[in-house]
Amino acid sequence: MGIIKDRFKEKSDKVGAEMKEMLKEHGDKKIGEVTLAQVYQGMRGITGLVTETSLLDAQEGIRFRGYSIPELQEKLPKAPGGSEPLPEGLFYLMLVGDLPTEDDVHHLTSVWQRRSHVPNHVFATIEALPASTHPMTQFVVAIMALQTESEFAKRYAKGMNKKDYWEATFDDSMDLIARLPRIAAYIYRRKYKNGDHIQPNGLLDWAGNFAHMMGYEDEGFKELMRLYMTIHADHEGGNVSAHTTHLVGSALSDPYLSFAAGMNGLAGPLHGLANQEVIKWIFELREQIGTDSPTKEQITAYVEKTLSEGKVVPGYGHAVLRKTDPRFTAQMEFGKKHMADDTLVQTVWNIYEAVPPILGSKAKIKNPWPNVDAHSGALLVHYGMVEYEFYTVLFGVSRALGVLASLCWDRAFGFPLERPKSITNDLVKKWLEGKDEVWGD
Ligand code: HAX
Repeated sequence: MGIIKDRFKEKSDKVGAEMKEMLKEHGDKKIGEVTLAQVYQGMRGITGLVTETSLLDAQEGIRFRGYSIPELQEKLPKAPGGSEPLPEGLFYLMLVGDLPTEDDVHHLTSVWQRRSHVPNHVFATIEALPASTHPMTQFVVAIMALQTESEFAKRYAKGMNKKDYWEATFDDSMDLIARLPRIAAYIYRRKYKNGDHIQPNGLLDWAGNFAHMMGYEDEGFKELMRLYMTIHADHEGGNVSAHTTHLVGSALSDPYLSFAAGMNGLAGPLHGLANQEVIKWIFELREQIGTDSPTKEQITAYVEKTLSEGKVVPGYGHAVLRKTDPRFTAQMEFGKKHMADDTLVQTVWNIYEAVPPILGSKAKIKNPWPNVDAHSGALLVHYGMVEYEFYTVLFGVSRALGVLASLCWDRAFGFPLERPKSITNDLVKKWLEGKDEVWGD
Protein backbone atom coordinates (compact mmCIF):
# COMPACT_ATOMS: atom_id res chain seq x y z
CA MET A 1 0.00 0.00 0.00
CA GLY A 2 1.09 3.62 -0.45
CA ILE A 3 2.26 5.75 2.48
CA ILE A 4 -0.91 7.83 2.68
CA LYS A 5 -3.14 4.80 2.30
CA ASP A 6 -1.30 3.06 5.17
CA ARG A 7 -1.67 6.12 7.39
CA PHE A 8 -5.35 6.42 6.54
CA LYS A 9 -5.93 2.74 7.33
CA GLU A 10 -4.14 3.01 10.67
CA LYS A 11 -6.11 6.13 11.62
CA SER A 12 -9.49 4.92 10.40
CA ASP A 13 -9.12 1.55 12.18
CA LYS A 14 -8.44 3.37 15.44
CA VAL A 15 -11.21 5.98 15.10
CA GLY A 16 -13.65 3.38 13.75
CA ALA A 17 -13.08 1.11 16.78
CA GLU A 18 -13.56 4.05 19.16
CA MET A 19 -16.78 4.97 17.36
CA LYS A 20 -18.18 1.43 17.64
CA GLU A 21 -17.35 1.33 21.34
CA MET A 22 -18.99 4.73 21.92
CA LEU A 23 -22.15 3.64 20.09
CA LYS A 24 -22.32 0.41 22.08
CA GLU A 25 -22.26 2.33 25.33
CA HIS A 26 -24.14 5.53 24.45
CA GLY A 27 -26.18 4.66 21.35
CA ASP A 28 -29.50 5.35 23.11
CA LYS A 29 -28.64 8.89 24.23
CA LYS A 30 -30.77 11.64 22.63
CA ILE A 31 -29.09 14.43 20.66
CA GLY A 32 -31.43 17.46 20.42
CA GLU A 33 -35.10 17.63 19.48
CA VAL A 34 -36.79 18.13 16.13
CA THR A 35 -39.50 20.78 15.65
CA LEU A 36 -42.22 20.77 13.03
CA ALA A 37 -40.63 23.87 11.45
CA GLN A 38 -37.34 22.00 11.04
CA VAL A 39 -39.10 19.11 9.32
CA TYR A 40 -40.79 21.49 6.87
CA GLN A 41 -37.98 24.00 6.38
CA GLY A 42 -34.93 22.26 5.05
CA MET A 43 -33.97 20.33 8.21
CA ARG A 44 -31.98 23.35 9.49
CA GLY A 45 -30.09 22.57 12.67
CA ILE A 46 -31.02 18.89 12.84
CA THR A 47 -27.89 16.96 13.72
CA GLY A 48 -27.98 13.84 11.56
CA LEU A 49 -24.55 13.28 10.02
CA VAL A 50 -20.99 12.55 11.04
CA THR A 51 -18.38 14.30 8.87
CA GLU A 52 -14.81 14.22 10.15
CA THR A 53 -13.11 16.60 7.72
CA SER A 54 -14.44 19.98 8.91
CA LEU A 55 -16.85 21.65 11.33
CA LEU A 56 -18.83 24.87 10.83
CA ASP A 57 -19.56 27.31 13.63
CA ALA A 58 -22.31 29.88 12.93
CA GLN A 59 -20.30 32.74 14.43
CA GLU A 60 -16.74 31.77 13.66
CA GLY A 61 -17.01 29.94 10.34
CA ILE A 62 -15.26 26.84 9.13
CA ARG A 63 -12.48 24.89 10.80
CA PHE A 64 -10.79 22.04 8.99
CA ARG A 65 -9.83 19.36 11.53
CA GLY A 66 -9.78 22.15 14.11
CA TYR A 67 -7.78 24.67 12.05
CA SER A 68 -9.20 28.01 10.88
CA ILE A 69 -8.34 29.42 7.44
CA PRO A 70 -5.70 31.88 8.79
CA GLU A 71 -4.13 28.99 10.72
CA LEU A 72 -4.01 26.88 7.55
CA GLN A 73 -2.41 29.79 5.70
CA GLU A 74 0.29 29.79 8.34
CA LYS A 75 0.78 26.07 8.93
CA LEU A 76 0.32 24.30 5.58
CA PRO A 77 3.27 23.93 3.17
CA LYS A 78 3.49 26.45 0.31
CA ALA A 79 4.82 26.41 -3.25
CA PRO A 80 8.40 27.72 -3.62
CA GLY A 81 8.26 31.50 -3.20
CA GLY A 82 4.52 31.36 -2.51
CA SER A 83 2.53 32.39 0.55
CA GLU A 84 -0.77 30.55 0.05
CA PRO A 85 -1.31 26.98 1.29
CA LEU A 86 -1.04 24.09 -1.15
CA PRO A 87 -4.42 22.31 -1.35
CA GLU A 88 -2.56 18.99 -1.27
CA GLY A 89 -1.78 19.83 2.37
CA LEU A 90 -5.42 20.48 3.21
CA PHE A 91 -6.45 17.20 1.59
CA TYR A 92 -3.86 15.35 3.67
CA LEU A 93 -5.11 17.07 6.81
CA MET A 94 -8.75 16.24 6.06
CA LEU A 95 -7.98 12.64 5.10
CA VAL A 96 -5.41 11.63 7.69
CA GLY A 97 -6.34 14.06 10.46
CA ASP A 98 -2.82 15.43 11.05
CA LEU A 99 -0.93 18.38 9.62
CA PRO A 100 1.30 17.22 6.74
CA THR A 101 5.04 17.73 6.42
CA GLU A 102 6.57 19.28 3.29
CA ASP A 103 7.45 15.73 2.19
CA ASP A 104 3.87 14.52 2.61
CA VAL A 105 2.67 17.34 0.38
CA HIS A 106 5.35 16.72 -2.28
CA HIS A 107 4.43 13.05 -2.20
CA LEU A 108 0.75 13.86 -2.82
CA THR A 109 1.66 16.24 -5.66
CA SER A 110 3.64 13.50 -7.39
CA VAL A 111 0.99 10.82 -6.75
CA TRP A 112 -1.65 13.06 -8.34
CA GLN A 113 0.68 13.88 -11.24
CA ARG A 114 1.16 10.13 -11.81
CA ARG A 115 -2.55 9.35 -11.65
CA SER A 116 -3.74 12.27 -13.80
CA HIS A 117 -4.11 10.47 -17.13
CA VAL A 118 -7.60 11.04 -18.59
CA PRO A 119 -8.73 8.43 -21.15
CA ASN A 120 -9.58 9.73 -24.63
CA HIS A 121 -13.22 8.70 -24.49
CA VAL A 122 -13.79 11.32 -21.77
CA PHE A 123 -12.61 14.11 -24.07
CA ALA A 124 -14.67 12.60 -26.91
CA THR A 125 -17.74 12.64 -24.66
CA ILE A 126 -17.20 16.33 -23.86
CA GLU A 127 -16.76 17.03 -27.59
CA ALA A 128 -20.10 15.34 -28.31
CA LEU A 129 -21.91 18.05 -26.34
CA PRO A 130 -22.83 21.35 -28.00
CA ALA A 131 -20.17 23.94 -27.07
CA SER A 132 -22.99 26.09 -25.69
CA THR A 133 -23.62 23.50 -22.93
CA HIS A 134 -23.13 25.04 -19.48
CA PRO A 135 -19.62 24.19 -18.16
CA MET A 136 -21.08 22.53 -15.05
CA THR A 137 -23.14 20.19 -17.26
CA GLN A 138 -20.01 19.39 -19.29
CA PHE A 139 -18.14 18.77 -16.03
CA VAL A 140 -20.73 16.34 -14.68
CA VAL A 141 -21.02 14.52 -18.01
CA ALA A 142 -17.22 14.15 -18.12
CA ILE A 143 -17.12 12.75 -14.56
CA MET A 144 -19.80 10.25 -15.56
CA ALA A 145 -17.79 9.30 -18.67
CA LEU A 146 -14.77 8.73 -16.40
CA GLN A 147 -16.80 6.29 -14.28
CA THR A 148 -15.63 3.52 -16.64
CA GLU A 149 -12.38 3.69 -14.63
CA SER A 150 -13.96 3.00 -11.23
CA GLU A 151 -12.05 0.36 -9.25
CA PHE A 152 -14.87 0.31 -6.71
CA ALA A 153 -17.45 -0.60 -9.38
CA LYS A 154 -15.17 -3.27 -10.90
CA ARG A 155 -14.29 -4.83 -7.57
CA TYR A 156 -17.90 -4.74 -6.35
CA ALA A 157 -19.03 -6.54 -9.51
CA LYS A 158 -16.50 -9.29 -8.74
CA GLY A 159 -17.78 -9.63 -5.17
CA MET A 160 -15.74 -7.32 -2.93
CA ASN A 161 -15.56 -7.97 0.82
CA LYS A 162 -17.18 -5.14 2.85
CA LYS A 163 -13.86 -4.67 4.64
CA ASP A 164 -12.27 -3.55 1.38
CA TYR A 165 -14.81 -0.86 0.44
CA TRP A 166 -12.68 1.87 1.94
CA GLU A 167 -9.64 0.86 -0.11
CA ALA A 168 -11.46 0.90 -3.47
CA THR A 169 -13.03 4.24 -2.46
CA PHE A 170 -9.58 5.59 -1.59
CA ASP A 171 -8.12 4.52 -4.96
CA ASP A 172 -11.02 6.00 -6.94
CA SER A 173 -10.91 9.23 -4.93
CA MET A 174 -7.19 9.72 -5.55
CA ASP A 175 -7.61 9.03 -9.28
CA LEU A 176 -10.59 11.34 -9.56
CA ILE A 177 -8.93 14.24 -7.74
CA ALA A 178 -5.81 13.79 -9.88
CA ARG A 179 -7.82 13.92 -13.10
CA LEU A 180 -10.32 16.71 -12.38
CA PRO A 181 -8.02 19.67 -13.20
CA ARG A 182 -7.27 18.17 -16.62
CA ILE A 183 -10.98 17.71 -17.34
CA ALA A 184 -11.96 21.17 -16.08
CA ALA A 185 -9.16 22.85 -18.03
CA TYR A 186 -10.21 20.95 -21.15
CA ILE A 187 -13.78 22.24 -20.79
CA TYR A 188 -12.50 25.80 -20.27
CA ARG A 189 -10.17 25.76 -23.31
CA ARG A 190 -12.80 24.05 -25.45
CA LYS A 191 -15.55 26.52 -24.63
CA TYR A 192 -13.62 29.76 -24.42
CA LYS A 193 -10.24 29.34 -26.15
CA ASN A 194 -11.16 27.69 -29.48
CA GLY A 195 -10.14 24.24 -28.26
CA ASP A 196 -6.50 25.33 -28.06
CA HIS A 197 -5.55 22.88 -25.29
CA ILE A 198 -2.46 23.09 -23.08
CA GLN A 199 -0.54 20.00 -21.96
CA PRO A 200 0.03 19.53 -18.21
CA ASN A 201 3.33 20.64 -16.68
CA GLY A 202 4.70 17.71 -14.66
CA LEU A 203 6.79 20.01 -12.46
CA LEU A 204 3.91 22.01 -11.02
CA ASP A 205 1.74 21.46 -7.96
CA TRP A 206 -1.91 20.41 -8.41
CA ALA A 207 -3.44 23.93 -8.36
CA GLY A 208 -0.50 25.57 -10.17
CA ASN A 209 -0.77 22.98 -12.94
CA PHE A 210 -4.52 23.56 -13.14
CA ALA A 211 -3.89 27.30 -13.65
CA HIS A 212 -1.27 26.46 -16.29
CA MET A 213 -3.61 24.11 -18.21
CA MET A 214 -6.32 26.78 -18.24
CA GLY A 215 -3.76 29.16 -19.78
CA TYR A 216 -2.89 31.36 -16.77
CA GLU A 217 0.85 31.63 -16.19
CA ASP A 218 0.78 34.66 -13.88
CA GLU A 219 2.21 33.60 -10.51
CA GLY A 220 -0.51 35.71 -8.84
CA PHE A 221 -3.22 33.62 -10.50
CA LYS A 222 -1.46 30.40 -9.46
CA GLU A 223 -1.39 31.67 -5.87
CA LEU A 224 -5.07 32.56 -6.16
CA MET A 225 -5.84 29.02 -7.37
CA ARG A 226 -3.95 27.54 -4.36
CA LEU A 227 -5.99 29.70 -1.99
CA TYR A 228 -9.22 29.13 -3.93
CA MET A 229 -8.79 25.33 -4.00
CA THR A 230 -8.08 25.37 -0.27
CA ILE A 231 -10.94 27.52 0.98
CA HIS A 232 -13.67 25.98 -1.21
CA ALA A 233 -12.76 22.38 -0.38
CA ASP A 234 -15.14 21.61 2.48
CA HIS A 235 -17.88 23.15 4.64
CA GLU A 236 -18.85 20.29 6.96
CA GLY A 237 -21.32 17.60 5.88
CA GLY A 238 -24.77 19.15 5.54
CA ASN A 239 -24.32 21.47 2.54
CA VAL A 240 -25.94 20.25 -0.67
CA SER A 241 -22.80 19.07 -2.52
CA ALA A 242 -21.26 17.30 0.49
CA HIS A 243 -24.50 15.80 1.68
CA THR A 244 -25.46 14.59 -1.81
CA THR A 245 -22.08 12.92 -2.35
CA HIS A 246 -22.42 11.25 1.05
CA LEU A 247 -26.05 10.22 0.45
CA VAL A 248 -25.45 8.72 -2.99
CA GLY A 249 -22.30 7.02 -1.69
CA SER A 250 -24.37 5.40 1.05
CA ALA A 251 -26.06 3.30 -1.67
CA LEU A 252 -22.52 2.05 -2.47
CA SER A 253 -22.62 4.00 -5.72
CA ASP A 254 -18.92 4.38 -6.56
CA PRO A 255 -17.04 7.68 -5.97
CA TYR A 256 -17.52 8.81 -9.59
CA LEU A 257 -21.31 8.40 -9.39
CA SER A 258 -21.43 9.95 -5.92
CA PHE A 259 -19.26 12.94 -6.75
CA ALA A 260 -21.14 13.62 -10.01
CA ALA A 261 -24.38 13.71 -7.99
CA GLY A 262 -22.80 16.19 -5.56
CA MET A 263 -21.73 18.37 -8.47
CA ASN A 264 -25.31 18.50 -9.77
CA GLY A 265 -26.19 20.01 -6.40
CA LEU A 266 -23.29 22.44 -6.52
CA ALA A 267 -24.66 23.65 -9.88
CA GLY A 268 -27.73 25.16 -8.17
CA PRO A 269 -27.88 28.99 -7.81
CA LEU A 270 -28.53 28.84 -4.05
CA HIS A 271 -25.29 26.82 -3.68
CA GLY A 272 -22.16 26.89 -5.87
CA LEU A 273 -23.66 28.59 -8.92
CA ALA A 274 -23.99 31.68 -6.72
CA ASN A 275 -20.38 32.54 -7.67
CA GLN A 276 -21.37 33.11 -11.32
CA GLU A 277 -24.57 34.85 -10.25
CA VAL A 278 -22.62 37.40 -8.19
CA ILE A 279 -20.47 38.59 -11.08
CA LYS A 280 -23.41 38.51 -13.49
CA TRP A 281 -25.35 40.66 -11.00
CA ILE A 282 -22.45 43.14 -10.66
CA PHE A 283 -21.96 43.34 -14.44
CA GLU A 284 -25.70 44.03 -14.86
CA LEU A 285 -25.54 46.65 -12.10
CA ARG A 286 -22.65 48.40 -13.88
CA GLU A 287 -24.45 48.26 -17.21
CA GLN A 288 -27.77 49.55 -15.91
CA ILE A 289 -26.19 52.39 -13.93
CA GLY A 290 -23.72 53.17 -16.69
CA THR A 291 -20.52 53.20 -14.63
CA ASP A 292 -17.77 50.78 -13.60
CA SER A 293 -17.56 52.42 -10.18
CA PRO A 294 -21.09 52.61 -8.75
CA THR A 295 -21.46 54.64 -5.55
CA LYS A 296 -22.82 53.09 -2.35
CA GLU A 297 -26.11 54.95 -2.95
CA GLN A 298 -26.38 53.45 -6.44
CA ILE A 299 -25.58 49.99 -5.06
CA THR A 300 -28.22 50.42 -2.33
CA ALA A 301 -30.86 51.36 -4.92
CA TYR A 302 -29.90 48.35 -7.06
CA VAL A 303 -30.14 45.98 -4.08
CA GLU A 304 -33.63 47.32 -3.28
CA LYS A 305 -34.61 46.82 -6.93
CA THR A 306 -33.32 43.21 -6.88
CA LEU A 307 -35.33 42.45 -3.73
CA SER A 308 -38.47 44.16 -5.09
CA GLU A 309 -38.30 41.88 -8.15
CA GLY A 310 -38.50 38.84 -5.86
CA LYS A 311 -34.88 37.80 -6.40
CA VAL A 312 -32.10 37.04 -3.94
CA VAL A 313 -28.96 39.15 -3.59
CA PRO A 314 -26.37 36.57 -4.67
CA GLY A 315 -23.37 35.99 -2.42
CA TYR A 316 -25.23 37.08 0.72
CA GLY A 317 -26.90 34.95 3.38
CA HIS A 318 -26.21 31.44 4.61
CA ALA A 319 -28.11 28.49 6.03
CA VAL A 320 -25.71 28.14 8.98
CA LEU A 321 -23.34 31.14 9.17
CA ARG A 322 -24.46 34.26 11.03
CA LYS A 323 -21.33 36.41 10.43
CA THR A 324 -19.10 37.38 7.50
CA ASP A 325 -17.79 34.14 6.01
CA PRO A 326 -14.05 33.79 6.79
CA ARG A 327 -13.67 32.49 3.23
CA PHE A 328 -14.88 35.94 2.07
CA THR A 329 -12.38 37.59 4.42
CA ALA A 330 -9.49 35.44 3.14
CA GLN A 331 -10.28 36.53 -0.41
CA MET A 332 -10.61 40.16 0.66
CA GLU A 333 -7.13 39.94 2.21
CA PHE A 334 -5.82 38.46 -1.03
CA GLY A 335 -7.43 41.35 -2.94
CA LYS A 336 -5.88 43.95 -0.62
CA LYS A 337 -2.46 42.36 -1.07
CA HIS A 338 -2.51 41.84 -4.83
CA MET A 339 -5.00 44.28 -6.43
CA ALA A 340 -6.18 46.94 -3.98
CA ASP A 341 -6.83 49.47 -6.76
CA ASP A 342 -8.93 47.17 -8.98
CA THR A 343 -12.32 48.88 -9.53
CA LEU A 344 -14.32 45.63 -9.63
CA VAL A 345 -12.73 44.41 -6.40
CA GLN A 346 -13.45 47.80 -4.83
CA THR A 347 -17.07 47.47 -5.94
CA VAL A 348 -17.24 44.11 -4.12
CA TRP A 349 -16.00 45.90 -0.99
CA ASN A 350 -18.56 48.70 -1.44
CA ILE A 351 -21.30 46.10 -1.83
CA TYR A 352 -20.04 44.59 1.45
CA GLU A 353 -20.73 47.95 3.12
CA ALA A 354 -24.09 48.52 1.42
CA VAL A 355 -25.82 45.11 1.55
CA PRO A 356 -25.75 43.92 5.20
CA PRO A 357 -27.74 46.89 6.61
CA ILE A 358 -30.44 46.37 3.95
CA LEU A 359 -30.74 42.60 4.36
CA GLY A 360 -30.36 43.00 8.13
CA SER A 361 -33.47 45.21 8.15
CA LYS A 362 -35.62 42.40 6.69
CA ALA A 363 -36.84 40.33 9.60
CA LYS A 364 -37.05 37.08 7.68
CA ILE A 365 -33.41 37.09 6.48
CA LYS A 366 -31.35 35.33 9.13
CA ASN A 367 -27.88 36.23 7.88
CA PRO A 368 -27.20 39.53 6.05
CA TRP A 369 -23.45 38.87 5.69
CA PRO A 370 -21.46 37.80 2.61
CA ASN A 371 -20.61 34.17 1.92
CA VAL A 372 -17.67 32.70 -0.05
CA ASP A 373 -19.27 33.44 -3.42
CA ALA A 374 -19.55 37.21 -2.92
CA HIS A 375 -15.84 37.74 -3.60
CA SER A 376 -14.34 35.01 -5.75
CA GLY A 377 -15.41 36.24 -9.20
CA ALA A 378 -13.84 39.70 -8.89
CA LEU A 379 -10.43 38.15 -8.15
CA LEU A 380 -10.71 35.89 -11.19
CA VAL A 381 -11.77 38.78 -13.47
CA HIS A 382 -8.69 40.70 -12.31
CA TYR A 383 -6.46 38.03 -13.89
CA GLY A 384 -8.57 37.96 -17.07
CA MET A 385 -10.92 35.06 -16.32
CA VAL A 386 -14.13 36.83 -17.26
CA GLU A 387 -16.07 33.73 -18.36
CA TYR A 388 -18.22 33.58 -15.24
CA GLU A 389 -20.27 30.54 -16.29
CA PHE A 390 -17.09 28.55 -15.66
CA TYR A 391 -16.63 29.65 -12.04
CA THR A 392 -18.67 26.87 -10.45
CA VAL A 393 -16.42 24.30 -12.13
CA LEU A 394 -13.47 25.77 -10.20
CA PHE A 395 -15.52 25.40 -7.03
CA GLY A 396 -16.32 21.80 -8.00
CA VAL A 397 -12.67 20.82 -8.53
CA SER A 398 -11.91 22.15 -5.06
CA ARG A 399 -14.98 20.57 -3.42
CA ALA A 400 -13.74 17.14 -4.56
CA LEU A 401 -11.01 17.35 -1.91
CA GLY A 402 -13.43 17.53 1.00
CA VAL A 403 -16.27 15.33 -0.15
CA LEU A 404 -14.02 12.53 -1.40
CA ALA A 405 -11.90 12.55 1.76
CA SER A 406 -15.20 12.22 3.65
CA LEU A 407 -16.36 9.41 1.37
CA CYS A 408 -13.21 7.43 2.31
CA TRP A 409 -14.16 7.86 5.98
CA ASP A 410 -17.79 6.89 5.27
CA ARG A 411 -16.69 3.55 3.83
CA ALA A 412 -13.99 3.02 6.47
CA PHE A 413 -16.61 3.53 9.19
CA GLY A 414 -18.99 1.19 7.36
CA PHE A 415 -21.78 3.76 7.47
CA PRO A 416 -25.07 2.22 6.30
CA LEU A 417 -27.52 3.28 3.61
CA GLU A 418 -28.92 6.71 4.49
CA ARG A 419 -32.68 6.67 4.77
CA PRO A 420 -34.42 9.30 6.91
CA LYS A 421 -38.17 9.16 7.54
CA SER A 422 -40.60 11.35 5.63
CA ILE A 423 -44.22 12.08 6.55
CA THR A 424 -47.34 13.53 4.89
CA ASN A 425 -49.30 16.71 5.69
CA ASP A 426 -52.24 14.51 6.51
CA LEU A 427 -50.31 12.60 9.13
CA VAL A 428 -49.08 15.86 10.68
CA LYS A 429 -52.67 17.20 10.85
CA LYS A 430 -53.87 14.03 12.59
CA TRP A 431 -50.94 14.19 14.99
CA LEU A 432 -51.79 17.85 15.80
CA GLU A 433 -55.40 16.87 16.40
CA GLY A 434 -54.10 14.52 19.09
CA LYS A 435 -54.90 11.35 17.22
CA ASP A 436 -52.39 8.82 18.29
CA GLU A 437 -51.08 8.00 14.85
CA VAL A 438 -48.18 5.68 14.26
CA TRP A 439 -45.55 7.49 12.15
CA GLY A 440 -44.93 4.45 10.00
CA ASP A 441 -41.69 2.63 9.30
N1 HAX B 1 -31.28 37.92 -0.72
C1 HAX B 1 -32.62 37.97 -0.61
N2 HAX B 1 -33.33 37.19 0.21
C2 HAX B 1 -32.65 36.35 1.00
C3 HAX B 1 -31.25 36.28 0.98
C4 HAX B 1 -30.56 37.10 0.06
N3 HAX B 1 -29.24 37.05 -0.07
N4 HAX B 1 -30.86 35.34 1.88
C5 HAX B 1 -31.99 34.85 2.44
N5 HAX B 1 -33.07 35.44 1.89
C6 HAX B 1 -34.47 35.12 2.13
C7 HAX B 1 -34.75 33.68 1.70
O1 HAX B 1 -34.91 33.60 0.30
C8 HAX B 1 -35.97 33.36 2.50
O2 HAX B 1 -37.08 33.96 1.86
P1 HAX B 1 -38.52 33.21 1.80
O3 HAX B 1 -38.91 32.96 3.22
O4 HAX B 1 -39.38 34.19 1.09
O5 HAX B 1 -38.29 31.93 1.03
C9 HAX B 1 -35.72 34.11 3.82
O6 HAX B 1 -34.75 35.15 3.50
C10 HAX B 1 -35.17 33.26 4.92
O7 HAX B 1 -33.99 32.67 4.48
P2 HAX B 1 -32.82 32.31 5.51
O8 HAX B 1 -33.41 31.40 6.55
O9 HAX B 1 -32.13 33.53 5.97
O10 HAX B 1 -31.78 31.53 4.59
P3 HAX B 1 -31.86 30.05 4.07
O11 HAX B 1 -31.11 29.18 5.02
O12 HAX B 1 -33.23 29.62 3.71
O13 HAX B 1 -31.06 30.17 2.68
C11 HAX B 1 -29.33 30.83 1.25
C12 HAX B 1 -29.67 30.34 2.64
C13 HAX B 1 -27.81 30.81 1.10
C14 HAX B 1 -29.92 29.86 0.23
C15 HAX B 1 -29.87 32.25 1.06
O14 HAX B 1 -29.28 33.13 1.97
C16 HAX B 1 -29.69 32.78 -0.35
O15 HAX B 1 -30.52 32.49 -1.22
N6 HAX B 1 -28.58 33.56 -0.64
C17 HAX B 1 -28.28 34.01 -1.97
C18 HAX B 1 -27.69 32.91 -2.81
C19 HAX B 1 -26.29 32.56 -2.33
O16 HAX B 1 -25.45 33.41 -2.13
N7 HAX B 1 -26.02 31.26 -2.21
C20 HAX B 1 -24.68 30.76 -1.82
C21 HAX B 1 -24.63 30.32 -0.37
C22 HAX B 1 -23.28 29.79 0.03
C23 HAX B 1 -22.95 28.55 -0.70
O17 HAX B 1 -23.54 27.50 -0.56
N8 HAX B 1 -22.03 28.64 -1.62
O18 HAX B 1 -21.80 27.65 -2.44
